[in-house]
Amino acid sequence: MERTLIIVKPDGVQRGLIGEVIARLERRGLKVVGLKMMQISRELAEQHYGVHRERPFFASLVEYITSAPVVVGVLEGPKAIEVTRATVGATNPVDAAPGTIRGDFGLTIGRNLIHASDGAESAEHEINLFFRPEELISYERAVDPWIVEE
Ligand code: IDP
Repeated sequence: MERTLIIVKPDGVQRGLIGEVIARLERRGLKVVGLKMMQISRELAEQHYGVHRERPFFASLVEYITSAPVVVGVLEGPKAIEVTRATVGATNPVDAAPGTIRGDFGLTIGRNLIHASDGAESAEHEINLFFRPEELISYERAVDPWIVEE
């Protein structure tokens, strides 16, 4: 089992797409094991997007992600990182396939609705940045054997 971090970004929240975005990932079979609304501080944003510090869009990215509330979640499932990225679609909505979240709801790279961890290392780092261990809940769902074969 793998865990990954998602953020419904400020545009997703403002546009009333929290439910739509999470529903698509839930319908995929992924299990929500942590979920909360928050406003990301500048400090947390700079930590989260630290790898992009030298990029020309860094300042506007931090501005965007801190501009309004977000919904942060942790999803669990087999290959959760890869499956979530595939459901989210390409970084630039222009390139995102129809049927993906960004391909169905986005138009520009600066308003691409959702963040999802891009690898095992970043997933672990990001989950620890946004959640305390006691905020994550391990539980069984009756439907699990109908989603993941034993
Ligand atoms: P990802 O979100 O698909 O993992 P990254 O390359 O890690 O993509 O970039 C992080 C975020 O930075 C993107 O989701 C997007 O919001 C923003 N971003 C990336 N490239 C650009 C750009 O060229 N212009 C403006 N924003 C960008």
